Amino acid sequence: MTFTPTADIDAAPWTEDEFVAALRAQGTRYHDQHPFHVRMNAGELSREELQRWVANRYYYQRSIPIKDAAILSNCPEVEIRREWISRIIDHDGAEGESSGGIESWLRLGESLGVDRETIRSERLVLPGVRYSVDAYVNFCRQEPWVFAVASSLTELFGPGAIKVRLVALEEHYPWIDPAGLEYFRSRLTLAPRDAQYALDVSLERCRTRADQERAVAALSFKTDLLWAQLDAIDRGDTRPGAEG
Ligand code: AHQ
Repeated sequence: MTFTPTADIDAAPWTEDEFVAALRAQGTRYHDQHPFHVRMNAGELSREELQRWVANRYYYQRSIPIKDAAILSNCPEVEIRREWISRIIDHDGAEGESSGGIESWLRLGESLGVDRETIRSERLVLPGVRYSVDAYVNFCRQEPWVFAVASSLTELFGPGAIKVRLVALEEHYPWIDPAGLEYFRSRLTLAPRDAQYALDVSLERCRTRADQERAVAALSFKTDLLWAQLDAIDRGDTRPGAEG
C-alpha cells in the first residue's frame, strides 16, 4: 500500500491528544454502522444471513493469528513480541486445550446451525471476504510492524459495538443458544486490553507527523477492509450458479 502523507513532510507532529483524536475519528467509518450490522442489531436478519455471516467471518477470525504472526516476524523487539504473542494464544488456544477464539467461533457457528466442518472447510467463504481479509494479512506482512499494530486499533471501537450486538442477538434471535455467544463476551475483556497496548505502542513510536499520519492511514485502511468484508456478506453469493 503506497502511503503519501497529506501534510508537508516538515509539518509539526501532532500532540498526543491530537494524534489520539485523529485515530478515534476513524470510528465514524467503523463497520458497526454498516447496513448489515444495523439490520443484525435491529433483529432483521434471516437465519440464512446469520449463517452466511458466521461462515464468512470465520475466515477473518482464523486469519487473525496469521496476521499477528506476520507482525511478530517483522518486529525485532523482544518486549513488543512478548506482549503481542498473547493475541495468537487468545485465538489458537493453548496446547492440548479445546480453547481459544477460533474454537469459540466454531461453537458460535454451531449455535447458528452451521456445523464446524462446513465452517472449517471455508467452502462458504465469498470472494469479497477472502480478498478483504487477505488484504489485511498481506498489509501486516508487508508494512513496517508499527503501522500493522496501528491497523489493529479498530478494536478501540470493537467493544462498544460488540456490547450492542450481544444484547441484540440475545433479544431478537431467541433460537440462538446464548452459550454460543461466549466468543463475543470474551472480546469485551480482551479487546480493550489489546487496544490499549496497540494505542500505547502507536503513540510511543509514531513521533513524526508523517508516521502519525501513516498510522491513521493504516487504521483507515482497516476500517475499509472491514466494510468491504460486510459488503460481500450483505450481498451474498452473486456468482452464476450460486444457490438462492
Ligand atoms: O473478534 C475480533 C478480533 O479477534 C479482532 C482482532 C483485532 C485485530 O487485531 O485487528 N480486530 C478484531 C475484531 C474482532 N471482531 C470484530 C467484530 O466486529 O466482531 C471487530 C474486529 C476489529 O474491530 O478489528
